[in-house]
Amino acid sequence: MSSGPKYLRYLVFAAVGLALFFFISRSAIPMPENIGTKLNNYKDTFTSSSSPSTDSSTSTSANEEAAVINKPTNEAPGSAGASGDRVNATFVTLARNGDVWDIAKSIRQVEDRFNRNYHYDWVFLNDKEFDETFKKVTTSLVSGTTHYGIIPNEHWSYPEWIDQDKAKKARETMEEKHIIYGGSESYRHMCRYESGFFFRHPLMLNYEYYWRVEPSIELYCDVSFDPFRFMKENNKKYSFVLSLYEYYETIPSLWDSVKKFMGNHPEHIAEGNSMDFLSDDGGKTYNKCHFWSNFEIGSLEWLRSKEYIDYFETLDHDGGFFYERWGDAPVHSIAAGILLPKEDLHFFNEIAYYHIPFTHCPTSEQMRLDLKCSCNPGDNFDWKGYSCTSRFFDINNMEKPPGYENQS
Ligand SMILES: Nc1nc2c(ncn2[C@@H]2O[C@H](COP(=O)(O)OP(=O)(O)OP(=O)(O)O)[C@@H](O)[C@H]2O)c(=O)[nH]1
Ligand SMILES: [Mg+2]
Repeated sequence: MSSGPKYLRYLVFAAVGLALFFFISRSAIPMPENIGTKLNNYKDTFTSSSSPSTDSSTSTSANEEAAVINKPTNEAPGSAGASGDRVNATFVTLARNGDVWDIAKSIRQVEDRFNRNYHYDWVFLNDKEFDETFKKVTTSLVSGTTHYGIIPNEHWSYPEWIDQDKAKKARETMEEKHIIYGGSESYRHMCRYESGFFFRHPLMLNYEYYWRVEPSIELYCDVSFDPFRFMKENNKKYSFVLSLYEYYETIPSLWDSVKKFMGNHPEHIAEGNSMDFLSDDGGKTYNKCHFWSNFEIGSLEWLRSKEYIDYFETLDHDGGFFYERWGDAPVHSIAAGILLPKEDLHFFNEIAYYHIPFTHCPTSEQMRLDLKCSCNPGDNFDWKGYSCTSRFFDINNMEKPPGYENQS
């Protein structure tokens, strides 16, 4: 009879022992946060409104594409922040079907380093319909909801005021001069689309912020915070990780067009702007500095503002997207430099990034260790002679990180 309480004691010991064992093994083995929920029928409990499944209902099907383009919807995209943790934001990628494996690599990097903990949406845009492989592969990799959109023809063709023979001759001349992408017609449509239209695509209309991702990029460090939230909370409108000088032959008359815009719209020019980043003589000439736009986190509402649209339309009517080969990088950068006050621009030092051929790798060793970075600091482009990042630090009175001189 006295064995009753004894057995009870053994039972309690066993239960405590088992609980301890589970606790220790769980904390010792690094488990992906959402593995349990992934196993649980792909249901996501980290955030309530996004469903990372391969079910076609989470992505816009080919048949729905046309409908989405003609009829902006108020539901899916904007609901991303319903959990309260997220900002109303999306990743965005312009790509061809043939880019699928290169964009797959980029998505995997972004997911592993950041988005697996946030499940932000991803919008894919294309001038042709996305094929099933592209949609299947990308939907399986993105932890948020994917959307696929076709670009309306009027955003990927010649406006009526463009002389197409003159444009063709310009391409031939640039090709003879071996100017990179100088002979390409599609590259010009791409640059014009990124400059003036992607943020007006119906799939983008319900979002406030975007993060642009290109094929074959690398993210070398953990992104241990939410950059979208940072942008919103700090009222930032445009951000970058790499900057450099533009190839002059692609933009000989761009600054003339910008000056025309500034003359016609003095009301749009921000006080306390970053003109000194763009010009060494108070605005007379362009020094060719620009933020590298294959990485961008920015405000869609700013790009949709009257200021930006008036700016884009002035440039577009001058024809340099076709008669020269204006890139969206200088076009966005000049806009950010003259239409926004300095404080609205941001350099994301913590986001280590590569797009062929340049690398941004944080100068600080402590930061690289804390963020589990895999980049070689010797590859960091920030302080090299062809980068404009030093100039950005100077005009904003920012202190350069210790050791930067050794990386120049
Ligand atoms: N749908 C579509 N996307 C395009 C086209 N041309 C380029 N893109 C996309 O537009 C973005 C920029 O094009 P890239 O070819 O990467 O241009 P780049 O970064 O200047 O040059 P690279 O050094 O080749 O990367 C990428 O996301 C491409 O996938 C096109 O004709 N159609
Ligand atoms: Mg690229």
